[in-house]
Amino acid sequence: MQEYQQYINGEFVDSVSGEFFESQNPFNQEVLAKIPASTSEDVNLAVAAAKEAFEETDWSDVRQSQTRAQLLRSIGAQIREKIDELAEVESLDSGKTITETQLVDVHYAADTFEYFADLATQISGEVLPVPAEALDFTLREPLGVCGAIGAWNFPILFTAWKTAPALAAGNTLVYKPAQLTSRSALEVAKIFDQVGLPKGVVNIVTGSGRGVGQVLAEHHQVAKISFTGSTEVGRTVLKAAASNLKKSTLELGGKSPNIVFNDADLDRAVSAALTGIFFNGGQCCIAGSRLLLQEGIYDKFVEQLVERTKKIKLGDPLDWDSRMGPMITRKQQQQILEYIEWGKQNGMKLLTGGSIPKNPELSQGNFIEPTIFEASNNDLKLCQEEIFGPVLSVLKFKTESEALQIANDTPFGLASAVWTQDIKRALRMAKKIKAGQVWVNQYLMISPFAPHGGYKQSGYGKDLSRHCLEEYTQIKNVYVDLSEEEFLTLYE
Ligand code: TXE
Repeated sequence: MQEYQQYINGEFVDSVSGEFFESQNPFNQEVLAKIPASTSEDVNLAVAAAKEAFEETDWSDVRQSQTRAQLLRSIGAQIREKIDELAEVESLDSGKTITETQLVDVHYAADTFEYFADLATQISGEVLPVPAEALDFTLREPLGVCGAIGAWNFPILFTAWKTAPALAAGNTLVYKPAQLTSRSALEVAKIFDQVGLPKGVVNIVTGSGRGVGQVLAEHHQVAKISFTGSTEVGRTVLKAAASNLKKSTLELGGKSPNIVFNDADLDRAVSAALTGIFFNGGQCCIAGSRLLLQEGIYDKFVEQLVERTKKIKLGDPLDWDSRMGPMITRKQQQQILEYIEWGKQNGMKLLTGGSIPKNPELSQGNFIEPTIFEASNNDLKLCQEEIFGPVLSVLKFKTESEALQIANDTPFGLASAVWTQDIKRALRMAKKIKAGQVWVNQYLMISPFAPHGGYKQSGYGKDLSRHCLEEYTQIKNVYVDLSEEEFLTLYE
């Protein structure tokens, strides 16, 4: 069994306690690796290393921007070199299918490093046209030591999303991956080391939410915390961040509406609805978990959707034919089953799925059948709460205004989609939907070029894009008086 070490101050080390926890394969419960169980002592060491790298070296100096860009580009290139290896680690650890990890996640991680490499040399302030004989300009400066906490549903992507912009902007970082899926972050740490990232610039500590994440979020030497996870833990992180008023970015849950009008391209919209809810077994913050169908296409759409859902092949994540793997843990599987049971008990019409698959070959895995319910109204628990599993609620609507009302009727506001050939309607909806992302005739498209993050209780701040660099920098104003006149004062 593989035994990992965490990455602190440019070295691979055991946790101070010497304790480990195990990483388990969600497909067969096999123990895959031992991961260091860090505590506050490890966090303190990691933060001290990051602080020293920030304050005692020239890492954050603007003259190093090209070096930072080159290093980020090399990290992207090394990830591409190791796509097969990294995808396998990720699939074993998380239960994501190899098609997803190999063709999507690992590529996107490399894209993210390369995108922020390009931006590293372009971070600048601006000259302000003050109405005075003066030169007023801003400097956009790094924050210092940043902390980041990732979730288990896109482990290697979160490693990239949190690390690349922090480094591009000249910060140093302590990153804690989710306890359930720490392996790919520690594999990427090997790449950090290999490309010659200066010691202390990135530190990776592994362990529990309370024992490590909370300590990082509370730490007084940490200037910023970036968190991806549940809305509930997001609140706790925000309270912890208040200890020294650190800047916070929260990427939390969702209950995203996928809205299809009568005039939509049906085939594409059905394909996208399937992808929207069943990609990564529905364990996506941006999952299209509420499908809103206009009444004219309702029956035809549902028929095609159910027919294609029944064909989804559940199986070993390492099998290229599998289209859905197991849920991350037994606990997660249990929680999803409880939601399904609620739906059945409360009069929701089950259209397909609704239980653990009967196939004995899957009995060791945390599988759930892809499940679709018809929902009579949007107030139902299954339409309001994030299930984080392959469970779709389908709602019928008559008019555009009704669709909009249903779409916005949740505490969340992460993503949404509108399917129509009518450009005016698409744009009207895009303006009025209260969510950080609106796709038109598309679902699930995320790119490093575009900002990602929510409205309402889906959090605030952005991952990715130029905008996220604002989260990793602070603005200083410099006013240079050029006047030759006497200083204007009220005091004689
Ligand atoms: O998430 P958590 P969990 C939802 C999903 C899931 C539920 C619980 O519904 O069933 O959350 O999953 C760290 N201080 N989502 O428990 O707890 C934790 O170690 C600081 C939706 O895995 O939010 C991990 O690294 N950190 C979500 C990260 O926070 C703490 C993605 C996320 O864990 C902490 C994941 C604390 N007190 C789960 N407690 C989405 N919408 O993307 C935990 N952590």
